Amino acid sequence: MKKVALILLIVIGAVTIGIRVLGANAKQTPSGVTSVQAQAYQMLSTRSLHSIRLVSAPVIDGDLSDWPAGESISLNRQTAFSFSGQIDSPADLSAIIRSGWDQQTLYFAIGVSNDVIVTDSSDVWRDDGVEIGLDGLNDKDAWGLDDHQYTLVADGRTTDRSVPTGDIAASVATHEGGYDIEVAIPISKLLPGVPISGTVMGFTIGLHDDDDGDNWDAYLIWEGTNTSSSPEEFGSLIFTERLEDRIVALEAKIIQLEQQVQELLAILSEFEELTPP
Ligand SMILES: [Ca+2]
Ligand SMILES: [Ca+2]
Ligand SMILES: [Ca+2]
Ligand SMILES: [Ca+2]
Repeated sequence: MKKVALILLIVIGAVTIGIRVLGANAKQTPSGVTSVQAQAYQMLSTRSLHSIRLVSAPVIDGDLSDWPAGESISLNRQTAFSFSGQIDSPADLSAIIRSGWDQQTLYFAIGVSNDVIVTDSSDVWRDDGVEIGLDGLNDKDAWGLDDHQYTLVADGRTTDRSVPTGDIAASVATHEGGYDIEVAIPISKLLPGVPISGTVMGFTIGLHDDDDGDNWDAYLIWEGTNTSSSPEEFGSLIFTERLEDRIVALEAKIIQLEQQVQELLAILSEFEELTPP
């Protein structure tokens, strides 16, 4: 039995060395995106955001410092496909959007620049806030169970197609010059199964600005002319797993396995001490 455990340790050691060699190679890949995923990216005509598989889930508290560096969208008057109203500068209305995922949850981190935050209306679309449009199945049909328009108002209200919802977890933290949003959306609201690297969803994001109360004063949409009923105009959210993150996850599993083997060796040792010669 002890020999079996020692063989296990040798195998784990060899696998660890293999993974570290892979890791060294991964660090030489500049984009962290595999060639197959890069091809998929080139085939899409509208703009895309890569959602990065997260090694650990972020805490949904409005503090974005627990997010890894990664690809982002810069949404402002120059980058928006649709634009309405008066926007004086990026400080009046703009946002940086990132996305991450694991098998259970789709996450967004949204940093909004908005120098005057107003949330005085009962209708969520009249106030400062963010809209996330999702076509989970990417079937370009707007009205399935996979289709959602989540609105996150700067005061923390959360709706799906303007109806208050507790389906998603969201947190807003206001600060000088704007507000930060973290949101966690269950994958079960978007897909019947689990996502894999390469899964594509229809996706766009809208940004409302209210500077003086009552109705909104400006509105930006990243891709498309609305965030609820025209998914054929949406951009794409491409689920991606970076090789370096996969290696980190595998290394964590190996450490766990090593600990289990050590525990097994300790039990074997106790057993041998109890066994009469
Ligand atoms: Ca956080
Ligand atoms: Ca503003
Ligand atoms: Ca759909
Ligand atoms: Ca207004």
